[in-house]
Amino acid sequence: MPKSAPNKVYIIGHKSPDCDSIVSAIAYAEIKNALAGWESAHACASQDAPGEPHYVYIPARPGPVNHETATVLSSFGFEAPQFVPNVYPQVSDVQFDKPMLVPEGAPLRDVWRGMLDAKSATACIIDPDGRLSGLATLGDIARAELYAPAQKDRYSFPMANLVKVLGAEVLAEGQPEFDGRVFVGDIGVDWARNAMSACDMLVVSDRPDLQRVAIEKRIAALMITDAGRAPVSRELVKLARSGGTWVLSVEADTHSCLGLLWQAVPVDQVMTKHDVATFILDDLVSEVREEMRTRPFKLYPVMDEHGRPTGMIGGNHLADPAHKRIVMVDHNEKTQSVEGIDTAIVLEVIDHHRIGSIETDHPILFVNRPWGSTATIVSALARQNRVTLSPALSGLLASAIISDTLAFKSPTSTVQDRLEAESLATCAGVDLGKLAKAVLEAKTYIEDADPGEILRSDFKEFTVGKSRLGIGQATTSGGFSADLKRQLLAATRNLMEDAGYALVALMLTDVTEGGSEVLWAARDGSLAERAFGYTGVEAGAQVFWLPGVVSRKQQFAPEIMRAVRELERS
Ligand SMILES: [Mn+2]
Repeated sequence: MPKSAPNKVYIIGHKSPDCDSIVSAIAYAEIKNALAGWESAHACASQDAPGEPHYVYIPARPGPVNHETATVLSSFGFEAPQFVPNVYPQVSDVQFDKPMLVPEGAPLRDVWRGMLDAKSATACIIDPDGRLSGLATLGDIARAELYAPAQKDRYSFPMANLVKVLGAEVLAEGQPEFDGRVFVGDIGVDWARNAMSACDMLVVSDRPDLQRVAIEKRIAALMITDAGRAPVSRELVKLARSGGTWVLSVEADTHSCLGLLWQAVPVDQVMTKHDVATFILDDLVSEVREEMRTRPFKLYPVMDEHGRPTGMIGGNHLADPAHKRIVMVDHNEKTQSVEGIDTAIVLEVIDHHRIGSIETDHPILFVNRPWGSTATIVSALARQNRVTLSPALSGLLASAIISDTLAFKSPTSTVQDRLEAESLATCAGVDLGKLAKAVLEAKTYIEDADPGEILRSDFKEFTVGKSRLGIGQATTSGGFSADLKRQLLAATRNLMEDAGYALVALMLTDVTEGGSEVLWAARDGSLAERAFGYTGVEAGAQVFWLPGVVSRKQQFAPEIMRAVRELERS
């Protein structure tokens, strides 16, 4: 186990996540964690496995879980991965300082010493529950010392603080809190008798007459300085105990003791309580930088999820740009990726799509196989790395392979997909045929007939030259109602116009018929003919049937991209 906290790596699929991208993220995270030597509930690596112990892998998703995926997850007992709407750097990605934590009531001397020891100019003052009650800086302490002589010798502090600061011997105890004036033993007996009251303190050395007056007047505290030279009589101590007056005996002289009084003051009297800016681990670095510009402090507390300070962050910490680390699964095009991908470090890509726009600063592990699903690749990688998967995770992966290959009917499906799915189903103890039926049933289920929802639920964006294309796909068996299709067509056209696409197409793929009905909205009227030889499609929106076309990736999108390139050249 590494000593310092490991860095998080998010394993994340494309926007509008489908079953393959969610399941691949979950399974690959289990495999990577097992290889890194972490406890993994669903994967077990062999002893000599090569790992990356500096990282802990977290499956994530940039969008909602669709009905099919939710069904598959729950049937094998899995939770949906963490929702990560963007991967912009957050406070949690920054190397900030440990906080200096000081309990309320601590004497200024302790806080000061602590700051010098920790080389920290700011302390977080916390209540008994560990929550932040204020901030104290070296400046606050300097101010307390500077103004101590000007406060007319009136102090308030717990007596325990004073005993600690002076290293005093306690001969008699009184009330725990002191709040009064401090008299020095250079006064006459009569003055002392008239001026001192029950809440005051007398600091005096070898003056038995004044000591007696103070105790008889039952003042709050009597401090005997130069104790070696000026012992206090047993009789007076006895009297003090019965009258409730503190008697402290201190080795230092009066002058030194007076100079130390301010150090017994509790830190809460000088700290900043109101309008203290704090940040949380989830705050975006860009927002933190903005906020710091408008504030005077050098360091700000970083709060954990329970409202307790867990770090201190300042402008210095933000000098080096922070990054999130991610592994992209089931996609490699930035337009399909989670928001903020340009600020992240991509460590790996595991995918089965065409190679798109990805560019990296360093060499990375890039696994791309022309197989029917990323889940197939993840399953193969597990075996290659000698990682054993749990029956539940095997069942989950088999479901994702079925989902992405339309139960091996899609032309993208390969022998590899079937072999992996069969061995996974065996490990899971499920019947592959029955599983396929259940997955396809979940896939074709239309949860609510909201056309926008159907269009967005499996939507991918492609860029060809200057054109942006959006292609959605929904799986049906038996088709959608004519009314729903009219609404879907309108949604397709609206999306093209509102979002500035050159084309938006929605494939309504019928698994049993083996083809797709296409709802088509393109700016150029000739695009459908160029792509599929389909004439009679005006600019705007139309519907046509493509027999045998069930794969967006292999049959549909490539034809459109070829046609768009042709169009751009003409
Ligand atoms: Mn996929």
